Amino acid sequence: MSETYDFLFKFLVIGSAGTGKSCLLHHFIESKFKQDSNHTIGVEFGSKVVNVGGKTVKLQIWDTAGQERFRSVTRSYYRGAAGALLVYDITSRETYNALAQWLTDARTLASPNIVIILCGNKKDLEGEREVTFLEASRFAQENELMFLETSALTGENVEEAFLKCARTILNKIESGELDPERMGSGIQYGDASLRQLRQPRGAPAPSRQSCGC
Ligand SMILES: Nc1nc2c(ncn2[C@@H]2O[C@H](COP(=O)(O)OP(=O)(O)OP(=O)(O)O)[C@@H](O)[C@H]2O)c(=O)[nH]1
Ligand SMILES: [Mg+2]
Repeated sequence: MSETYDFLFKFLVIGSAGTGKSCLLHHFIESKFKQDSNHTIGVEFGSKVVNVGGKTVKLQIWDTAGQERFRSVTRSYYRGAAGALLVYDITSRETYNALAQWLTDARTLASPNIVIILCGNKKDLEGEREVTFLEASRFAQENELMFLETSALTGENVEEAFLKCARTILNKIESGELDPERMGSGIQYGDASLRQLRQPRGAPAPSRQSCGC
């Protein structure tokens, strides 16, 4: 069966090793916790079609390895990503301290316009918390990131994180701030008729028919 969607967005999941990136992606796609998750070797891939603000969006998601030894491989997947989940572990200050570097990589290697949501994962481990909600939300504000605390174990805020990022991208397309036709935007139209989205009210909608050329 062929899938239909209005847009396709390329997403990345980045952050230090062991923060729960693969478990977040697994929960988003399978709606359950991934038992016995091993370190990702290079990159893994997942995709899901979601409904955002009345539009059908296919998210094409690259789950990258956090381990340093894979850095040169994972960096080659950054190019042209429209959105990213930047993940740290609320029980590990070390993973929080590494955020600035991940952010620099994302903005230089993917795109300066990449829409990033910061995810403080393992929210269920409150007793082992090393990073407060407040300090992470300040970091997010200072760096123009959205922010949520998530749990890939309970599923709390997992879907919200992906949807919030997708919704922001869609809003930016609608306002003209993001141009899906720019090379490397990480966005593709699933249906050419949606180009009318960005057309002024009253302008004729592009024809759905193929010209056959
Ligand atoms: N309690 C709890 N444990 C989690 C959560 N998310 C992941 N874990 C555990 O954290 C460990 C690492 O999870 P992964 O998803 O493999 O981490 P990763 O970020 O993909 O790691 P790399 O692939 O090496 O970059 C696993 O033992 C998971 O069971 C969570 O939300 N809560
Ligand atoms: Mg992984």
